[in-house]
Amino acid sequence: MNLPTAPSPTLLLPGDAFPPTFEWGVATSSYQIEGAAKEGGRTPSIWDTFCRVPGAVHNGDHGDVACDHYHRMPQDVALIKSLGVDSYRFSVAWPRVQPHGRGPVNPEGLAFYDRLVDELLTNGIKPWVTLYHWDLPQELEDAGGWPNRDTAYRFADYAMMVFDKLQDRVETITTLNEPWCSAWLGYHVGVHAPGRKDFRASIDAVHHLLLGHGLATQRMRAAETTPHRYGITLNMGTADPAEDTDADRDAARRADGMGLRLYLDPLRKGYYPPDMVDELSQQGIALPIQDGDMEIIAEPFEVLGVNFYFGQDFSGVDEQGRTHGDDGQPVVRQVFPGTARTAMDWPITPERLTQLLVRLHRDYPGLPLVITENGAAFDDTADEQGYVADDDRTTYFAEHLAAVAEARNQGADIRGYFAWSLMDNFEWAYGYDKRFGIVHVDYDTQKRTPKQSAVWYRDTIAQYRD
Ligand code: IFM
Repeated sequence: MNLPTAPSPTLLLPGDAFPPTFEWGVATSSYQIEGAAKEGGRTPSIWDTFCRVPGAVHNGDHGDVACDHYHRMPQDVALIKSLGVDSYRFSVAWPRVQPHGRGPVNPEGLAFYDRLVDELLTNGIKPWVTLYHWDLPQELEDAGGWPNRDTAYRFADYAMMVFDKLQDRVETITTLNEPWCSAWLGYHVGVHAPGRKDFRASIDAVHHLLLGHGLATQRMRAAETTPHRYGITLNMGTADPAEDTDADRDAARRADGMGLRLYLDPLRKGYYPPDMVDELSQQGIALPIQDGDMEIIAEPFEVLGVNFYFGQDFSGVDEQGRTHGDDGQPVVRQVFPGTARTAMDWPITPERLTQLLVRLHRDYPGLPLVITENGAAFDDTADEQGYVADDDRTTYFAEHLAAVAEARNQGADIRGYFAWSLMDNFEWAYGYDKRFGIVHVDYDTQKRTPKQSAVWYRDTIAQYRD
């Protein structure tokens, strides 16, 4: 596909902001783009089920067809190539590769990813595999889901099916995408599949997600025939006190503890943050740790994927002026910085990305970072050809890339950046209403049209080539 040659906005970054070795990419995930939900032996995931719950997903949308990527993969790879990126981050659908979440591999399902990897390599694009981007086989949820310890072992078995097939051609393999979303949104808040509202279960899920990551990483490394880059992707923001008060500082500490340290401390330090363990125990909750688990979870890995969308402030006082809620727990109230917002109503806070990256470098040293997702939904207006002149999204990318460059200046070891997302897709509980793509998708015709931000991204990447 030839992209338009119309001039992009002059939001060019300094010519030396990124070295030629910097890895540029675009990202997607299986359930958000593939469609073909009932083809090739795929069985339902928790998202297929959740989408059928009345009121769970905007407009009753679901991923049955999505972007029909399963049938349009070669054209989509050509589209990726036209952007001039180095790498493509995609996820593998567990219920396609191992229907029902147990038992033998499904050769037809695995063959799709085998073809995708070959197509990418033929086009000079490096595949970056995510093993789990939220599409848990429904039968495993029926057996207890992530709060059930057995799911961690099932995940490691499934990981090996993918690894055995692809390890000869894929260098970078990350286990989980955003385990916070799986645990917190899926099992505590209930706005993501499977839609449970059980805080205790969500804490069990945290531990078993991390255990699954460690088990899978250990088994893949033990079976590798050449060295790979293993990792995990976390969604992270910043948590600052809304005001300089003890209550707000404490609320920010709690938010940071539940959102970031509860994951990164065990992964990198081998223990859960003591202040969080204390707080949980005051609620009568203990992480379900068994002998040897923490060593497995702390299995070394080579890259941390950072998904960043916005930073937040926190207050320890609610709107009624109370410091404790009805449940007796201290208030942790999210306060958005007073900046412009995206169509998700998320604040636009590029300077917080610098803050996060520098903090990760300081608090978790020796860990190369790659931005595996960053991007924004806006209310796009497409012209008759499907073209979107998305100044807002283009500016978002330019400001966030400048923030990445600034973090590099300050010493953070950042090796790459992936735009979220390659194309408009199924945005979970928001259905197809929110568009994150740098490529517009007409869902009636499945026509893909690069937006202005895609042209800008291509030109920006080209600026840093040798
Ligand atoms: O679309 C999601 C993606 O699946 C995970 N990270 C955040 C994106 C935007 O909400």
